[in-house]
Amino acid sequence: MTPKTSEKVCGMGHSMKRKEDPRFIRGQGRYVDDIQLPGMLYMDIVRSPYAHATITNIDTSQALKVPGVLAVITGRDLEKYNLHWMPTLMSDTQMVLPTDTVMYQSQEVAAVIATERYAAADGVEAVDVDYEPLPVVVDPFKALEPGAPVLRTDKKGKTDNHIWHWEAGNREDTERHFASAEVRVKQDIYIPRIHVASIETCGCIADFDKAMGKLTVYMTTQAPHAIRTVFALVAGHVGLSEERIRIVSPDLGGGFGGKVPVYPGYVIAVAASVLIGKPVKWIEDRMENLQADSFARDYHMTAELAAKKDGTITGLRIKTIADHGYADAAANPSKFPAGLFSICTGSYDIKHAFTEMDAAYTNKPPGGVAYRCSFRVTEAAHAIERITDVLALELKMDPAALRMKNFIPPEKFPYKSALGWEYDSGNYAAALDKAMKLIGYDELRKEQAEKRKRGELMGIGISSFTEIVGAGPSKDFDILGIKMFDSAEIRVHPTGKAIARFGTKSQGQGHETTYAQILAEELGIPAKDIKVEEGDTDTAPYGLGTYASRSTPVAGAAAAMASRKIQDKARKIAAHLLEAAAEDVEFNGGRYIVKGTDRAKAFGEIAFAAYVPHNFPHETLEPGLEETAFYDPKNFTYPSGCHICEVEIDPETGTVAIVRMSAADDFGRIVNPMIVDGQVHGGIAQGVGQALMENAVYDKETGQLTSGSYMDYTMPRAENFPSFKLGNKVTPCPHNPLGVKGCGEAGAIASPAAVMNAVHDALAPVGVKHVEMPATSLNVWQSIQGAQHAAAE
Ligand code: MCN
Ligand code: CUN
Repeated sequence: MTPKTSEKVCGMGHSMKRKEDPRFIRGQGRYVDDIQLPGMLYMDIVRSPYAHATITNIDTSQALKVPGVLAVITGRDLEKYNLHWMPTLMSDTQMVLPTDTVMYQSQEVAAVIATERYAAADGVEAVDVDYEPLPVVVDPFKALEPGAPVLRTDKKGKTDNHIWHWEAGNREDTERHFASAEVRVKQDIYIPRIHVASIETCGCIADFDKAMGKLTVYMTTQAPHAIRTVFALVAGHVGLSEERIRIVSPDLGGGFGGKVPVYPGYVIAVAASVLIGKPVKWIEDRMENLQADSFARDYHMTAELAAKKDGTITGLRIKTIADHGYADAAANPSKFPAGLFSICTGSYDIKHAFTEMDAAYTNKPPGGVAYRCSFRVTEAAHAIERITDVLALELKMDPAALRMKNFIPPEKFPYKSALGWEYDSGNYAAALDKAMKLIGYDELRKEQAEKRKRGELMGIGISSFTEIVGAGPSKDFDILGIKMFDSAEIRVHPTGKAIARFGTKSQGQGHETTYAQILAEELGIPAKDIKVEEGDTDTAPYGLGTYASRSTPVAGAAAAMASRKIQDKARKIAAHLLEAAAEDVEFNGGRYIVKGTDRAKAFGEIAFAAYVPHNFPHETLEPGLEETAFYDPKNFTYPSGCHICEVEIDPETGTVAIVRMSAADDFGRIVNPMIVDGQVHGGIAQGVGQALMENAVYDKETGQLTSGSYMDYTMPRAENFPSFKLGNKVTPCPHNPLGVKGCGEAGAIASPAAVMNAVHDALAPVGVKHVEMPATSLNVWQSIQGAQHAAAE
């Protein structure tokens, strides 16, 4: 789409260079660890070597003798203030520091406060903790078996490890349908536990000012206001009510959902600062970050499709066991313990659907972090896209043709899914068609046939995903009771430039640029003249933060609504100055013009008149030009698209190489095409990591994380990727004031299934039916060996 504004204004549709990048690429970003406060102390954490144990004693005497060490804080210390437990975002409870029992390897056990970071680390070494090991449960299926050791003994009357059961859809109808279906396929699909590996780890500086009675916390958070409210809920009883708390989230080096939860370290640092009366800095190291926070996925899904022989999909059933670790600390909307997993009917018009899930406690750190998934949409998309390929293989149909046959057709939008969602818009066939053209699908299939004759393993995988992003709507969605709208505040300066503040928080997505472009589009002020700020709860309007690709569809819409209020007032001022009726004044190209005449006032002139009101309609208007809007979306937005991947597999070693990848996405109207492409690139890379490499592996006997360093937990590198071929198909979101849908997670949601489908397609000729994710060389090689043995028998 051609942009409506000039290059100078740089509104929506321009690939404006990111305003934040000059400071980032020069190493001048200001991250939490860059902040130094006078008199600041340092905190380091003692962590448990056991996955499950009783603490029989903590001896801090030697640690307190280490030069520079000022204090050691234990669970017993926090217990005096009732701060040793805290609520999770899912209304469960989680330890800040344990008084009796540790529940996972590397759980926080005590905190050492010292004048230097190194002294704190030496203090940690000198804390002597006695443990008595307890039986460990790491397998969620075993955890749910009768007789399994009960982990959450803190919960009175709890006799098992079951957290909740959740379901969506019509069970009886779906069962009846499956019983009579012409074709049925079924597949166990595990999407492993993975870790959010942002470049910047988590951390904070808690600064309690006794004289002012005010707590300021500089912290790595994606949702500063929500965190402020949560802190007030946790610590209100010790005098920290919400007006006395200021959360500042400075530059973030990636978040990806991992910076939504409240980790114990933040709370301990706050407690330490309040108790000692000095600022306390806590920054996790790489290993702590990898071992103790932000785990995602860990869904054991059994997916089934019912279909007609001609390939018409008629029914879907997915049963899941979810491993949540020792506490349900997922960041999902309150009423949705499994997030938005029920988007699992995907892009297809499926009449009969039912999904159910049971969550289990295990001796692992709390999982369920929403890692580039929009609340479990990655899991949902993976299940439906994998099982669709299983059906294609069963019916010997081309997976593209099978998808084309089953897509929700464009004329059916708004479309009500069998599991209760109302899809806004889309053109799935057009996206698939585009992705096929980008990668040269028909040619590739021919090439594949040739290669198969020569015994070479080449596979092509398709993933036609539909997402659900942009939470609210607040009537149905809240987190801990906090409604999910978002906000924007705009202050136009007398010279016609502006500052805008938001309740969201960029972690690398480029909000300083894209929000400015939205405002430029609406107000005609050049984007370079609009300063965007986020992350300081004392200055920004209340908002729920950045996750679930909600910033653009929700806070971006709030920016449009606030701009339109400004426009409205500016028009009235213009009408006064131009001695015309407001209805006769139109806004065009940054100027207010009396319709049909050449009489006009520039936006800058109106701004000046608003603040220097010599000639001003005082009787009807107040001076000044600033507005705030809170936008509560009518519905989610439903981005969609199609990713296609070509892989080659070395039959000798099982190594998978990605040869080509294409993606055609629908994000509604686009604010900045270059940023959107970057979002898709990063998302695909993370999705490929999930599909081929990443896996948090726990030893079954001891509960130790055996992939506890980056020597074992493998991350993808640039050399693993080809150049991606991107395109898009825009169907504007009909209920959003800007027509935008979110884009931030699509790459990570779509690509795992594209890669896994390609791997399975490559291995089909050698008889492999299923490869466990991640498709590491070992997993692939073993599957090939397994298939060869089975064939020999
Ligand atoms: N955008 C656009 N046009 C659209 C939609 C979005 O130009 N139609 C632009 C936006 O204006 C914004 C970016 O693309 O600059 C992402 O927008 P959006 O889809 O609204 O997502 P959010 O800004 O809410 O970002 C959250 C999303 C999530 S949930 C994860 S996880 C993720 C992601 O963004 N984490 C990221 N992308 C990331 N990118 C970086 N660099 N770092 C992270 O931590
Ligand atoms: Cu699903 S991750 Mo992002 O929501 O921060």
